[in-house]
Amino acid sequence: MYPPRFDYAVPTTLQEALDILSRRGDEAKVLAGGQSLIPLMKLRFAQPAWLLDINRVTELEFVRDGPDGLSVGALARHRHLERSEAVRARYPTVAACASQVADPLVRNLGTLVGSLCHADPQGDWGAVAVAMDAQLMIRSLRGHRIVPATEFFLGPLTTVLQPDELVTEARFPAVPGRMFGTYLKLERKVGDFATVGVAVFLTLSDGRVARAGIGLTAVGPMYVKARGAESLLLGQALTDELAAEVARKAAEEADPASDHRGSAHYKRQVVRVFVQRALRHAMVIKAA
Ligand SMILES: Cc1cc2nc3c(=O)[nH]c(=O)nc-3n(C[C@H](O)[C@H](O)[C@@H](O)COP(=O)(O)OP(=O)(O)OC[C@H]3O[C@@H](n4cnc5c(N)ncnc54)[C@H](O)[C@@H]3O)c2cc1C
Repeated sequence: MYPPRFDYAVPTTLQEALDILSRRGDEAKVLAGGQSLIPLMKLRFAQPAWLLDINRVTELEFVRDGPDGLSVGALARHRHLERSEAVRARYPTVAACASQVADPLVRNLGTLVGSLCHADPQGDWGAVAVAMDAQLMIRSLRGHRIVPATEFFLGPLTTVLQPDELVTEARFPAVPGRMFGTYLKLERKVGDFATVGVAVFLTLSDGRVARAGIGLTAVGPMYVKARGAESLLLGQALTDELAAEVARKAAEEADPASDHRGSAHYKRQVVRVFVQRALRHAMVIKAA
């Protein structure tokens, strides 16, 4: 089905984009990769009068790895994150997620920021963002604000974004030491949304866990940050026994619903197995 008629603006600078949003925000939608928005429009679930295509705002097209952390611009495609040597070396959870979003066609166009703004509870990036305490940089003509990922999502397909606001980047804060972690995803077939997804990251200091984050996809009304499981890890040496205990706790914190992808009981078991597997993976990498 074709989407309904809409007007179309193609700014080339951020200032121009914000200016258009300040005037048209109530009736406009930002278009990044279009991998979620266009299907919604074709199904008539979204009918914006205006599309604000940001694809020529090249200043938003960046992935920067610096002392403050990893900054992912609003036009950085999943593919860029999947391919980046720096991301693979320093942010393994981000790289692992990037390679598992959808399929190569979608990854060439879709963006991490667009995925977070879309706020689909089955989207893979939300779990990574809450696990790693990412922050969203938000701009409008009124100024800017920084919102932690844990406060950005209000519910399915709903965020704190106001109509005149644009997310310019997602920032994954730097943590001291080497980061271990991964994103594990169970999908029914390649390219499917997650039946369950698990994002884990941690850093070690003197052999003990100094920082830890666990985020879960598709096992709750929104992304789950398994805070209880995270706290079990802090200050502890990583052992098989601890991994099993943390995994049990994370499964308790999940709140899955039974649907066509599996029963709630099954999904909880997958969370347990995946968290344990991700922690073991970290132990193996550390030992290597
Ligand atoms: C076949 C298929 C399979 C898919 N499988 C998966 C999957 O396995 N896992 C997964 O996580 N996702 C999946 N997706 C969804 C999609 O890949 C993601 O949601 C993501 O790529 C969307 O990013 P985008 O840049 O295309 O966003 P768009 O579709 O352009 O925008 C999405 C929403 O975010 C808003 N938006 C975008 N950028 C900004 C910004 N900078 N500031 C403010 N608002 C903004 C838009 O207005 C819109 O409401 C799939 C999609 C398709 C078509």
